[in-house]
Amino acid sequence: MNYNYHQDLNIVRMNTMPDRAYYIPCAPSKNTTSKENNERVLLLNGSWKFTYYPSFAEASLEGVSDNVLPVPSNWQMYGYDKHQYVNIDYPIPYNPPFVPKENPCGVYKRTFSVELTEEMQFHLNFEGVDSCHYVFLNGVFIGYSQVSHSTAEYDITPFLQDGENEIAVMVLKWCDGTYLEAQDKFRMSGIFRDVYLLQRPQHHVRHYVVQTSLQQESATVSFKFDDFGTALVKSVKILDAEGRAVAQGETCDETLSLTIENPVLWNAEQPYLYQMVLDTLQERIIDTIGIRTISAQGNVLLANGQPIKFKGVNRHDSYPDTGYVASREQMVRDLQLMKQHNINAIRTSHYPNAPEFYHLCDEYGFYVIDEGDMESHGAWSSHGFRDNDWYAVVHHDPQFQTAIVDRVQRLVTRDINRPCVVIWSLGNESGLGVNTLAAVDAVRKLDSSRLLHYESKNFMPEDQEKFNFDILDVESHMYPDLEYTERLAQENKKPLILCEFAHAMGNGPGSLSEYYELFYRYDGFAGGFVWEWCDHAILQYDASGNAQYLYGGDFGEVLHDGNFCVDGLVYPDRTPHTGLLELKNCARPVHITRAGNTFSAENKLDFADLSDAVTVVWSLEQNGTKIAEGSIANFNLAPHAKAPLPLSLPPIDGARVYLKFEYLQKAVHPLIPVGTSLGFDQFDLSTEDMSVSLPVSHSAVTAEQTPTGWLVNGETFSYHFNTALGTFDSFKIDGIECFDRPAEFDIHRAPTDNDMVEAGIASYGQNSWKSLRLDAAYAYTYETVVEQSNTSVTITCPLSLVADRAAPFCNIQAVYNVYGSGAVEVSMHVSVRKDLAYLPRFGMRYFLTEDFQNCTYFGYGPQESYSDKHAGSYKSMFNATVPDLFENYIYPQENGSHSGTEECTLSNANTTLKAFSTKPFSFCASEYTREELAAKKHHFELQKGGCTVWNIDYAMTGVGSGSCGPYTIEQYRLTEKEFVFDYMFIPRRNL
Ligand code: IPT
Repeated sequence: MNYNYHQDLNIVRMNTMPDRAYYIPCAPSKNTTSKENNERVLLLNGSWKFTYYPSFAEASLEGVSDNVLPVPSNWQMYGYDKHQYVNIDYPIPYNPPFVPKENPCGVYKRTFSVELTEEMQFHLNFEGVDSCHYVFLNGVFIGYSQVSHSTAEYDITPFLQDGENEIAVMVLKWCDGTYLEAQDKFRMSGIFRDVYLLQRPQHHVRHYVVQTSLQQESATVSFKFDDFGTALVKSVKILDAEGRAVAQGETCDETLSLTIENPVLWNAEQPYLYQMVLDTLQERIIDTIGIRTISAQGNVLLANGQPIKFKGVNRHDSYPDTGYVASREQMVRDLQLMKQHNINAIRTSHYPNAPEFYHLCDEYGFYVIDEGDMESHGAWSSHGFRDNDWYAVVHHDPQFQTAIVDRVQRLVTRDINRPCVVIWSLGNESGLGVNTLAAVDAVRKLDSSRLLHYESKNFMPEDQEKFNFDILDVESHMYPDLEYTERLAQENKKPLILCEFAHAMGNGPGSLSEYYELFYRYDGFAGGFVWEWCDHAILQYDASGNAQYLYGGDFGEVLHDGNFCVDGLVYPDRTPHTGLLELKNCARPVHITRAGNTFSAENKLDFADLSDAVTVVWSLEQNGTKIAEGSIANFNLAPHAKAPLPLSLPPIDGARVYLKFEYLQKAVHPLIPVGTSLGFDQFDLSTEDMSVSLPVSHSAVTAEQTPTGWLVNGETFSYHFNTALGTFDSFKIDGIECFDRPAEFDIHRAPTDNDMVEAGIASYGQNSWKSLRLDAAYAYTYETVVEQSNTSVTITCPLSLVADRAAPFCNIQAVYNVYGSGAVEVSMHVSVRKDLAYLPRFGMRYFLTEDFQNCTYFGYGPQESYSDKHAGSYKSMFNATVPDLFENYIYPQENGSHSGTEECTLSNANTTLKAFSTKPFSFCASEYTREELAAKKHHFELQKGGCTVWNIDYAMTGVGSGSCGPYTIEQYRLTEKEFVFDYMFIPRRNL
């Protein structure tokens, strides 16, 4: 093939029609916006003939292949070419405008029939093709376009023949646009969004812009039409949600202004939409209109004049079975989950989503930062490892200006009529330079009604002086730590937005509640967008039909970024991660606080009165059992207002008494069933501490020395203490062994993704857990002393935790009191080596026989919880099986611990073992050892350990979000250098 537009920076398109707002027209008097069952739309989705060529040079339109490929799809999902996941770097040499000669090319072909008439034109639409396409009709070249996530439209009328026609599309994997599409994703190719033919009358409205403005008691809706200057008669009707006409008008001009009296405004909580019916002689266009304003007053972000907070997420089009293809059902499912987890804002990272997505956001109520298809930080690593001097080269080089400006123009023009879009984004992380200024200008020319965001901090050295951040409307940051975030919030002159924060990779993010606390504390803090919504992975099935997820490096790629794509709030199949439950409660609609006996509610919504949105119910539990409940119906509370709750509680007396308020959806919303829980607050009202007395037994207990330690015998038990290990290696109750192997001291954990630097998995970590050898710690015991009384045996064992090459990590004075009942009191006085910044954990792990499957605990649950990640969990008495306690991360890692635990029991058919402490501890019960979790790279490689691993930890360091952001903050790390860990171990024979 001789075409070379894909290697020409000045040609981003050839023969496309001028860009326009997205809409689907229909015939006059019809009432549809759908592509289906619409006589004006010929949807060309479906099965296309497909020929794959490893290089464009070999590709031919003549080749006939019997292979077929669905449109829309990505060809890598069907076995052509191979998957590659890279985050920031370019997967091809940085050598613009050239791309590799081995440039995979898919030739798509199909036929369709049209009936040609004088009156009608035919416009061919591609909503998304990666990376670029050449179109041919009946063998004739029609045009070319790049920009994977934007629409390309061609007028093919002159090339059509009456009856059957053949369309051929050559899609290339790489083009010079690839240098502008270095987004963090699997790099897939193909026609991945709808393809269709629109029949348009010779005279029609091509483009229209709807803008709304608010007066005291009315709204002006202004239309600007592009009808090619034909003075077409345009008649516009605006209907309210009940279908009543509230305004109408007719014009031959290019503009029209209509007034709506007492308008109902659009916001994400109450997404009220009007309908526009735009009639011309031979065509109708139906669209929705949302009336709202977005503005900044000082540093406060306002919608409709009211301060708002973004409780946002970054979302990619990424599905494990369909790749980039996002069906309406898949998009609605995402939005439903978001709504049910209190998410009200989406940043379309880092490209425009399917046009229909924005209609769904309008309808269901989301604020959108709509981002241009632009990310060029790949140049960063082009001259060595992440050299900042090269970061911004693309935005600096005027050769790229046409392409960069084209991308934002396509973005703004397509989505200009969507009320959900409140902020435009030039793209992501492409640096700052002359092209940034041109792109800002282009956006401002097209739309002055929205705010403008762009996050990138790097310049080419010579550009440093030129850039004034005042040209952007919001102050956007990524992954700042809490201290810096607070400083920004105190100093910002424009609304502050964390466009990415709380990297949700694996077990995390930690400290989400601290960020949310700052969002609310500062009026000028407009909130933030968690990175990111979903795990990206490729689905395959094992022989038994179990789902397996693959990530970077699993396809033989040389360049890849491993599992960095698996960093979402939901698993690839949209099962929520525990991090999403955390986010949900941080973003809950109500906060209740306590002052003495008064509980006050604060409405955290921006628009809805509480009585319309939420029902507050409460329940009182004692030791996990409900003792009272009630509901506070119709509690009027204006947005952002705070007031004491009318509440009368029964008299409270005792330990472990917890009051929980829960917020249930009250308003009717298509995605949130009435009664859905939207979050909670919980208060400890206990008047005393829980105490567990050791079971009384007068039976004797004896200790006798063995070659390896001491056998401690009682009437119902026989334990063996191993003096070399400093712990018990056998634990028999009524003759039945509970241990699979000796207990151990434990100061390590299977690194989480967020630990990757601290743990020493990423190459750049210093003083890592690995280099310190925390993962190799074992006990070195000194002289054990055993003392006996009539009713107890006391074993005192001083020891150190050591590792080869390392100085002792800590010294422990371990004392075990064994009573006639079989109860064991464990007391450890621990002194940690002063230079160790912190320990991942400190505790003991017991390897119980694998039949210990049932767990009951009083602590933070039901999902896993950590010191910096328990806003979404609450205290109660929970029952779970050991497999249920496991959180099956795609990349295995520490999981399933429960902080704030006061007691925990594990049982099999014969025996119940209870661990109890007066100071809350963390526990974990798992079928997998931490060594196994650390060794395996995929969930499906894991092998059970043949035992139940039971960790009882004095403390477990929090999870943080260190995979791309701050590590666990100081207060949630186990930094103590001297502490005492006491707990009781109470066995009971089951009846
Ligand atoms: C930041 C990117 O903006 C985002 O696309 C994603 O790659 C994320 O990190 C990591 O998952 S880039 C980083 C250098 C801050």
